[in-house]
Amino acid sequence: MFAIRDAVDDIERLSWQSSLFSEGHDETRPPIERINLDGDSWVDFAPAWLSSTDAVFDHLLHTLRWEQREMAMFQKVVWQPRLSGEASEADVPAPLRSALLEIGDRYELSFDHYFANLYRDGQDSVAWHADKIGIMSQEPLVVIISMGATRTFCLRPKLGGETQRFTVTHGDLLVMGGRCQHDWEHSVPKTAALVGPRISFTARHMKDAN
Ligand SMILES: O=C(O)CCC(=O)C(=O)O
Repeated sequence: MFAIRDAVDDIERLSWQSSLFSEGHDETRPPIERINLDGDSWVDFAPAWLSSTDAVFDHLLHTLRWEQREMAMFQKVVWQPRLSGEASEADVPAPLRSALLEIGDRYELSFDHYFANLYRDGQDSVAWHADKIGIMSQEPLVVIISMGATRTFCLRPKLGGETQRFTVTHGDLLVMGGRCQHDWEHSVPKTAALVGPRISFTARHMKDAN
């Protein structure tokens, strides 16, 4: 059984200043570009897609119930090197809610699962993995909105091959689709750069996945 630690007190120790970041787009959303990873898997990416990103970051940072979870690694149990927070519909601030509605319309999907990850600094990370939603659905969509520090989001084919790297920063939208969760793995590696906190807010459709 893995332990879960309440990490709300960690938030006070983070060095986050909203004025360090730009606010994303003004009125119209930037275009979303499709990057085909192979014939079956793709990533849709748009920089600065979210509006009021500072306010959304601040809201999530101070209102979500952040936790740190244990995980198994090389036969040992260790703390995950990041915090996570489940989010309900009510936890999603208005600019993010309207962004998610637009994304849902675009992909003809309604989201029923929200989850946020908080990388406190460059030493926080997530190792190579594919989302388990891939077991339930042929072509699951995983929506990630990045806020805060700039980090690298990596994707590599499960059967070996070149790693694709995306620089993700404040307000960026990245959607993994097609057979991404079946055929590819993703990660956010540690960085030696002195970076502040980053939140990745993820949205998925889990119910009735077939
Ligand atoms: O933080 C990110 O951008 C990646 C999140 C992720 O891989 C996950 O939660 O499964």
